[in-house]
Amino acid sequence: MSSAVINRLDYQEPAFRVENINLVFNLDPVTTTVYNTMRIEPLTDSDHDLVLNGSELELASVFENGSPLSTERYTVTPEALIIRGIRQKTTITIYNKFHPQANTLLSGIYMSNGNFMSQCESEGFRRITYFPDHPDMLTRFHVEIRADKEQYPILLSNGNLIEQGDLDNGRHFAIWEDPSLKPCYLFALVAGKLVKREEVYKLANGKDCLLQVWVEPQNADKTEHTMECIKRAIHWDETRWGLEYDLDRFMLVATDDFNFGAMENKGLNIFNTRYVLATPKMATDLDYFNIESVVGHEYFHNWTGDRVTLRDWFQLTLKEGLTVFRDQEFSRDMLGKSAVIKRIMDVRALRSRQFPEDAGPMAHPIRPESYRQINNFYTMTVYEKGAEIYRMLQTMLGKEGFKKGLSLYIERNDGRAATCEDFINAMAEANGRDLKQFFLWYSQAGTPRVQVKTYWDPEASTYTIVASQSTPATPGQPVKHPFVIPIAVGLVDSEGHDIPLQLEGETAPLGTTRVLELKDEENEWTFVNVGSRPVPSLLRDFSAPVILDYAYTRDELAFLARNDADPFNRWDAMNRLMLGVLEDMTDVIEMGGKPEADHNLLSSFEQILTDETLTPAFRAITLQLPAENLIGEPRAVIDPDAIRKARTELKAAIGRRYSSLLFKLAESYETPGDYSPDSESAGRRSLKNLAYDYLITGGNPKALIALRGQFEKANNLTDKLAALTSVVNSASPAKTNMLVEAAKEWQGNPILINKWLTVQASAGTQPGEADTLTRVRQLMDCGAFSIKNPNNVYALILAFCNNEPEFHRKDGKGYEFWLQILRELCSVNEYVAARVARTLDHWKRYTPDRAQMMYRVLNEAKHIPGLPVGVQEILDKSLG
Ligand code: 0A1
Ligand code: ZN
Repeated sequence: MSSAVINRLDYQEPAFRVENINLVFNLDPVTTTVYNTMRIEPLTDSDHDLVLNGSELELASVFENGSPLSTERYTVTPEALIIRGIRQKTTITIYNKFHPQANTLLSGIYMSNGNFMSQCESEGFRRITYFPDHPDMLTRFHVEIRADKEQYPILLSNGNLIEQGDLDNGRHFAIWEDPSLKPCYLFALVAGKLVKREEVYKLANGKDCLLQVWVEPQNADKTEHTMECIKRAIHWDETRWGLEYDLDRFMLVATDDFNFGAMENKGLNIFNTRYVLATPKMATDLDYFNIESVVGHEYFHNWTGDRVTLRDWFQLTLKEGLTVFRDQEFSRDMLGKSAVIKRIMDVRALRSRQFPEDAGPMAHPIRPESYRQINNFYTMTVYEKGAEIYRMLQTMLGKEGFKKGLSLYIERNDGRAATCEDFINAMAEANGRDLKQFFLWYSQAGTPRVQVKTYWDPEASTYTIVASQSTPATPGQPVKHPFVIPIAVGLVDSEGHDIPLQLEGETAPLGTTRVLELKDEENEWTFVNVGSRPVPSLLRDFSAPVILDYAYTRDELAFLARNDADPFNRWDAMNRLMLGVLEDMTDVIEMGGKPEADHNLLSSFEQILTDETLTPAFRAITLQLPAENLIGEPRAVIDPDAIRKARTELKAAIGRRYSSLLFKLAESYETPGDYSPDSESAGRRSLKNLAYDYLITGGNPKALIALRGQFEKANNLTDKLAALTSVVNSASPAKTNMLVEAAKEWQGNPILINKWLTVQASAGTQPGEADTLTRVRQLMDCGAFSIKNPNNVYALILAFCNNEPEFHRKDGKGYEFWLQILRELCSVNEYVAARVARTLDHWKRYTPDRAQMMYRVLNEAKHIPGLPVGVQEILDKSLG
């Protein structure tokens, strides 16, 4: 891997085209051989060398038009095979080898539970064979797979199955041809002992499409939900966007060994098992929900990613931000009347994970300008902030306008490798809008702050909103230009009703929510006929990814939490109220005092808890206390102990104060009968389990008994896991037995064991117990953990690193552990190592003693022998 910095502006058009590629694989776990024949055409008259990327490959021989190529014509480096003197169309054949079993990076072709799997995005194809491994190199693939028939009865690749049959020595073959033009990062190969669920589905155009979900035999009964999700995704893309599937079959394969969530390889999606397998006893309501969105996400890539692909990796958000936006809309539409829950979950994730990224040393625009390791840029910014940029366009242009723009973009770029400019130009043209200033969202990093002031003039009956924006400096970007920021506003009168909105100069009111476009450093708008002082409901549905500063009083927040017609802002008002109270409580704790819960908060809590007009799901999500890192965000110095203490105290105070109410509610929201993950039942479970969690945090012994009973009798994982988690986080010694019981029941199921690891890694240390770090170390040796398995590392190690007070313990042992793990991971899987490395990138925000210790281990990490460039990139930026 090159250690050089790659710059967006250095992009060069390819000098060659690969008309087609024919691959013959002889699969063997130790050494696999590849015959790679490419038809190559020079595209310019000038004297370019053909650079074929290759990494960790063994080159056996090279031929041109069937004859061995003289050694003077080519050079082999650790990163490429460079061939000189190609002046006309020619056929190059390469014979090379690689080693699947030794591939712990899980990029290229590797082994997973005895099966061959592939992962080529972003630069994995060069670990399979020599090829110009860039997303703008589109070609046609013809693939023959040969393997032992007994060990590997199923042989899959992209496109259509052309032929299959037997060979000598117990081997067999399959030939796959992909009719579509695609870049090599969308290539996939799977071989092994797999079983399928299959169905023929009629597409809107009347054609039959074969749908297949492939899993290991022990998982055959866990794919029904996934199949339903695929059908829903196909139907939604047809009806919402008019986008149809283009191949005769759509296949999805699940593997336990995968670096990310899933991958959109053309016609052959490969998924982490945790986004495929679901039964009531092994998947929570949230898992069912997430499976739907990930299945949707990968399927939607077929148009936004595969048919229209990327010119270079800097354009990543062109497929990722856009496809996240599409999957968010899909999930929302599937939720029907509970749609706002999805928006709340997405904004919560954005605020707690993307905003800190945008405020830290790794801050980058959704289209970065440079990178050393592209895998470090599959970030919350590129994905989730990217999605917000597409959403803002939809808000400003309207659903129809956005759809027109997307259609034009796809029509113009189908079969091409596109850029973000191509997208924005299509949007602008289809809608007759100038989007030049809007395009700054692609190039400027940092979360804008929008400050709003309001003035009500009782004599003129006018209400003026003044909004100003500023965006903090980020690495390499000291000065920012103003963005275009759509601010959706409503005005709520004292009765709690929306006022019809009429701007100065308009002849009649128009609706009750208006999208104001803040374009300059400061803009103002005046509404007329506002006879009494309203409470402004700002940034409805979170219309822009900004931090809103408005000096709401607690009374106003409580009022909005009760009355806002925009359900997102109802949630947000309550969330702001809770955050304000938690900030105050943390202050008091830091000064050695005893904090008290705020009366406004308590009465709003009670009001929402008992409001039967609200769905249980909405009540549950609104009454959840904000995450610890959100409480830490605005603080000058983060003290994780004080924050946890404040949050636990508030939870306990609520649990004690409303114990009988919470109890009654928990009992009445039982979901008897067979399990169903539908949003209504999921909402009931969520409210019930929230109630129990408050109760047990408040030390209620009856809640402990109820939760133990629930743990024993639950017919679904949501209830079982919720009970276990609440008890593990309490002082009750009952947790020991429950953890043993869970281990007995869940062993052999990696997904469940990972949840079991996470519950323990995320727990606090109770007096008299072994500390969490000690338990994490024990769990690493318990036989259920392998550092080679990314899911295990995320479930145990990352969960621990995100367990703020335990990881940031004052003796620095958490940081020593970090260094030890990072060292091990660097030689196993540098992508996973880089993710662990990032958990210290906010070191400067913590108390000085902690910051100093983090600084020390970050520096020590730089001396890890053979430090991968991707990890080095994270460390340099963190320290820089
Ligand atoms: N394109 C995938 C994400 C992905 C990226 C890299 C991977 O391996 C290194 C795997 C998956 C998606 O957005 O779903
Ligand atoms: Zn994606």
